[in-house]
Amino acid sequence: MTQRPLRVAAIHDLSGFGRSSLSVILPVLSVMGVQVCPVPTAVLSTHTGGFGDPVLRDLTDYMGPALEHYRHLGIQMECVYTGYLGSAEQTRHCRDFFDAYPDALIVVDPVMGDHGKLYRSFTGEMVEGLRGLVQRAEVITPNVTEAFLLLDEAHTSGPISTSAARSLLARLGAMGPGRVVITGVTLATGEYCNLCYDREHNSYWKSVSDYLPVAYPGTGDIFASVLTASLLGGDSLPMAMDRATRYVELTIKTTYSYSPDPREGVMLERTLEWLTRKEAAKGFLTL
Ligand code: PXL
Repeated sequence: MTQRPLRVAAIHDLSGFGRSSLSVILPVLSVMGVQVCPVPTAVLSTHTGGFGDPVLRDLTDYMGPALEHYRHLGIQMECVYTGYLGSAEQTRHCRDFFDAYPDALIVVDPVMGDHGKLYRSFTGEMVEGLRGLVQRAEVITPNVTEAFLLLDEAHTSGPISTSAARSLLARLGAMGPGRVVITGVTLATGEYCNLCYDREHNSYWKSVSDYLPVAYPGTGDIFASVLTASLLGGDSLPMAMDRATRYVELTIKTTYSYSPDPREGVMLERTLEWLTRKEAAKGFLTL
């Protein structure tokens, strides 16, 4: 019997320049053998990280009719994966997608900030809307800034202890998701890593990364996309986290070696082939 590839409804914006959101999510999921059905939340000329005011077309009024069309056609989705959203109203449309596909794996990347700050144009109402999505998700992938915003706690800058990291993961899990991943954490040991928690098995894991003194937009989107495709492919949570960590590390290092303008994002064109490798990821450690 031939089996069709698993399908993901990917609810994110499409930024034309700067390699973020759907521009990187589409190639990553496709090369990993997952069929992507993009549901663009907005079209922007660039991402919002340093190119001035992008040209923006909001697509809130597209989301509901697009879902209706898929329902009418009887199109099944095995995963609904949400990311950068433009308004609280868009979070309600995401919930409609979750309701329409009750058996789908729900992955919420609660994109709203980084480096201790909310992104431009993100409001308290949006944070509240994203908390609502997190409650419905099975898997969430906040960075450290987003983890504290979701918990409505003051952001602790600087390294955190292993016990504080475990507590952060568990408290996010208590909001609803069974599998929590936090990216970009510096532990008190000095290790720069991604962390995860599997509530069902009460297990905590870390994947340690080399640290480079540069930040590129879109790496969170790439990380969450590799993680999602790995989970859909049958990897355990720490294996999926490790595959995503290794790929982002490789791609950042590759990019850094060319010294490009960081605003242009990472050169995934040079590394996508790595994602076709099937070896099991095994660099994770217990936290
Ligand atoms: O990668 C997150 C992201 C997605 N979409 C847009 C962004 C950003 C981060 O800056 O600006 C439009």
